[in-house]
Amino acid sequence: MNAKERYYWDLTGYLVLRDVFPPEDVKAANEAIDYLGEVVQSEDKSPEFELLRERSRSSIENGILTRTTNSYPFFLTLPAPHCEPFRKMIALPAIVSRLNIMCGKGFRLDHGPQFIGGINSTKGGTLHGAGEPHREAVAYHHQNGKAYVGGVTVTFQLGESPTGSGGFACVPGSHKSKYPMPAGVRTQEDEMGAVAEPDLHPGDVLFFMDGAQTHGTHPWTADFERRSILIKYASRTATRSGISQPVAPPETYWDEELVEGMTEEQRAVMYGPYSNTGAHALRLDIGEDGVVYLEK
Ligand SMILES: O=C(O)CCC(=O)C(=O)O
Repeated sequence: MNAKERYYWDLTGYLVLRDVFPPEDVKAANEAIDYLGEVVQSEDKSPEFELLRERSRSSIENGILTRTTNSYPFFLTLPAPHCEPFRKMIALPAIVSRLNIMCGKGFRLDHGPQFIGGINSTKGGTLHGAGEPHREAVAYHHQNGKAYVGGVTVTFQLGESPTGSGGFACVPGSHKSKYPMPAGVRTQEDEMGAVAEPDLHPGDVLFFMDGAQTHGTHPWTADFERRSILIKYASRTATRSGISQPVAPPETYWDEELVEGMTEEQRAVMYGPYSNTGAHALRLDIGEDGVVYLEK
């Protein structure tokens, strides 16, 4: 990561690198997405197809694949050669060299790869993130001349996504704003010109501070398809969701016998690590009566 990239990343909370993923790999990833779309819509009830449908939790709009889940890395399990472009993405030199600086050596894939697509009727989503409430697992901070963020999403662009067509949008600089975000910016009823929609082309890679920066999805308005693969990385000790989530309940993370008979407050501290628990879940506090309670 050079000094110019570091400056832009720190200033805005996102960074675009051009032409990182070669055209032949973009083509292979697009073919894999076409394959997934065919599997999801086929009548074939074979166990492999059923498993892929269940794991991918795909959405289809007008016969076109527009979204998959990010909770299981099923793209890495596709039959060869379809898994190969995604396996290539996860530890690409251009990604490793940036993530080592952004979230520190030892970063790991927390959830994804996820496909986010779009046709010209695909709806957008609300903007989210930016430390409201403060979430230590994904927060951005500086110490001893280094910056650090717990969660970074890396988006591989597989189709055209010029500014104005919709897709990824963010509020540059929101990861270090000192004041609460006006409601109209988040809902985009009065976005004050604060929202950016970066210009992205096939082969480009976008990094954004997932959780620290306010970001989201604009409705897709272009006549061509949106095609993005999002990979959600975390620093070594931040655990967000993905496979951590289903294994976190105390009965699974430890075992049933160990937590049997515990109060809900005791059970809360026995959960395994993951941070996407909602704003209050698993958070203990102490009432005026000195009694520990679980925030609702
Ligand atoms: O459409 C996008 O790329 C943004 C996705 C998003 O909001 C997220 O991954 O949290």
